[in-house]
Amino acid sequence: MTVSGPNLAAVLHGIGDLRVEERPLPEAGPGEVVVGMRTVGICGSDVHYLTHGRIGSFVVEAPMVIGHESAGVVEAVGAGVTSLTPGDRVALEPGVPCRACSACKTGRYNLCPDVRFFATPPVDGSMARYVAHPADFCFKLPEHVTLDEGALLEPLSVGLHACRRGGVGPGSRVLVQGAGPVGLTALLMARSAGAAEVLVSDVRAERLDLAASMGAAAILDARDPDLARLARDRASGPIDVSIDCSGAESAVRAAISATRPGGTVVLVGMGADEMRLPILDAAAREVDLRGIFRYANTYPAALALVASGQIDAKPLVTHRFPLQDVASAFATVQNPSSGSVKVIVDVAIAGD
Ligand code: 572
Ligand code: ZN
Repeated sequence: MTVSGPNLAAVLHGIGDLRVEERPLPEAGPGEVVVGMRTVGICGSDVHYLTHGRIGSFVVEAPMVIGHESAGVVEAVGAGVTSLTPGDRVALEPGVPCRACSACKTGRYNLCPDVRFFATPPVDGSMARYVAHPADFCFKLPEHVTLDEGALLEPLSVGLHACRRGGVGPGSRVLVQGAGPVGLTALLMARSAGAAEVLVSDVRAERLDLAASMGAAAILDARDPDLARLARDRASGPIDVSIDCSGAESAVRAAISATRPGGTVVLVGMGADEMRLPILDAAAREVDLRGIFRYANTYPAALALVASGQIDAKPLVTHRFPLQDVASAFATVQNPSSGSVKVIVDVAIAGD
């Protein structure tokens, strides 16, 4: 194994300006490994940075490598690394916290104010041939787990964290709103947590069909003017947890109304900064509203679920493109009629 150039990467220079260009070869510092990246999924946030140049206060002010859903092969290890050796196939957890603050020390390291997360300005992402990363944020994949599945551990982590925040467990009745990549991972994770049934709503028929094929007990047209009633009618009993992955105000309103007294609504989708919600109804029925910020402590559990076959995430991958065609990959994600769910970019040199 050798780290040898060119280190081609997908670099965002500004709105609509994504280039494949050479970046310096990274070196493995103490505690780090250099990973020869193979598989990088495209996330909605990558598309948002490409189309808007920012998410909230995070602005692309200098060229930034895109991508944070990734897996590859260890090429070099730095001083003190004993957990990995060259040739190991790994999934990269993209957010590296400070490890010293109270959030880190209490295990909620996703809330670390100094976390450095791939492809969140000014931190470069992982859609590059070589990336240096702390060894303890690289998870060795068993032989039978594919690199695609390794990259999918990232969106699966979001789904797992959403289920944990919602308290989804054996027998739960769950409503998932939005059947995009994150909604579908929430569906998979809720089922693997023992949910009695998971209902899924969306506006796109082909996504609902995919949700049904992945185990949704019922699929609901989110355009229904009374989605909450539709959900309650189709469920076999009270809905314990609603997980909104759409970010639409109408969906969050419906989630609150659809959830039983004492239940929980998890806000995953990023929509408007402010929403008009039936907050008195939520308060009076003790419906808890809980947010999520990425995830923490999810990679080992998500990997175990994939490795044991309890979760089959492979149907999420609908399209793939080589790095040189990264523009087509993004165009596919952005085109609603492409039928895409998860688009993968193959970063490695052919034959690598
Ligand atoms: O897979 C993790 C992930 N997190 C997203 C978006 C996409 N993928 N987040 C939404 C945007 N926020 S943020 O706080 N930010 C840009 C740091 O607005 C982070 C979580
Ligand atoms: Zn993401």
